[in-house]
Amino acid sequence: MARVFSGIQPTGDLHLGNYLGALRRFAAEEQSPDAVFCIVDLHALTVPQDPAALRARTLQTANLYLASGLDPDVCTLFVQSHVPEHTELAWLMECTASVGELRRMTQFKEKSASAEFVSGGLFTYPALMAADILLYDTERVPVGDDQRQHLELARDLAIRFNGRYGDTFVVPEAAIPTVAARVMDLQNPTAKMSKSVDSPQGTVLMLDDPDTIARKIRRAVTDTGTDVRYDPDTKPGVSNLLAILSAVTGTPPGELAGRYQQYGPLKADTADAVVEVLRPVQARYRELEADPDATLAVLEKGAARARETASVTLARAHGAVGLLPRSR
Ligand code: ATP
Ligand code: LTN
Repeated sequence: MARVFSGIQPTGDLHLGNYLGALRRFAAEEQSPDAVFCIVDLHALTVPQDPAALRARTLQTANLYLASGLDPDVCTLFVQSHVPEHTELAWLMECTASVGELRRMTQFKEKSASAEFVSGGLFTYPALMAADILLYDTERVPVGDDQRQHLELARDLAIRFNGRYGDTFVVPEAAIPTVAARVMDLQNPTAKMSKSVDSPQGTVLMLDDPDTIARKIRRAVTDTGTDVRYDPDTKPGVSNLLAILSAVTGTPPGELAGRYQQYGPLKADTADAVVEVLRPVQARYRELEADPDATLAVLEKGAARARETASVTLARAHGAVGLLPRSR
């Protein structure tokens, strides 16, 4: 199995895009002793967070990883801030990245354009993300399509560092799904469904009750015309529903489109399918939520295991750039 790393920010309530684009794939396809999954709480701090909410969401995100089927006896699950090697390697990555390439990141451009306060951390965010990945000699990074550019940068930084200081890092590759790589907002199907954008009716939360899920999907914005076709450019609303139904059922979206003449039945079937796929995840989440100590113990064990690898890679990188060893 390839060495795998991925991370999710505890920035808000996790949604259907996070589930289909990330969590479900982690549990179904990526689990092995060489897989490392992280709750990237330090990345969340790049925008202002309420401390109590951050604490609660970090635990909630851990429980949603587990509820989605991640087995901490098989792979490693931990919280980024519990492994200090992440911020230490991030410094080396900041010194490897250029201001020009950080400025070109579309996520930075989008998030800084609408923000009142733009932190230095929001700008250097991709350097920390590169450190997350490179610390574990990662070969595969399963992420949604929105992270493609950050992954390219992580690769470029690894290659540049290796070129300057000798072979130190494994150069990682993105693993982007073919369906549901970008689940769109139901009310604004040209924007991705997102935790940090305020669109309550356009975002199906993993923990929404079945009636709420069904209502949000029934009220999804559709396109002009009444025909059901899979064409994300001219029919973004309908295509988003087809992509969601496809991700849940495994049937290609084009083939699904041929089965519907009207929007109504497509919405009803999509709503049913989403409710059913989330039902067992929600039930498991309720059990986990009732025993926070058990989850904290999983995270503590995960951090200890992560550090075993991370500390070796960090020492290698420190040595490569010419920092004196901390011990002889
Ligand atoms: P934020 O809005 O705070 O940036 P987010 O909703 O984009 O958050 P992240 O924590 O940044 O979520 O992402 C976690 C994982 O979910 C990543 O692998 C990301 O690519 C994936 N993901 C996020 N949104 C979607 C989406 N709409 N469709 C598919 N995958 C997604
Ligand atoms: N930037 C990612 C979260 C993230 C991540 C990572 C994903 C931080 N570090 C390392 C994969 C690998 C996001 O916003 N989705």
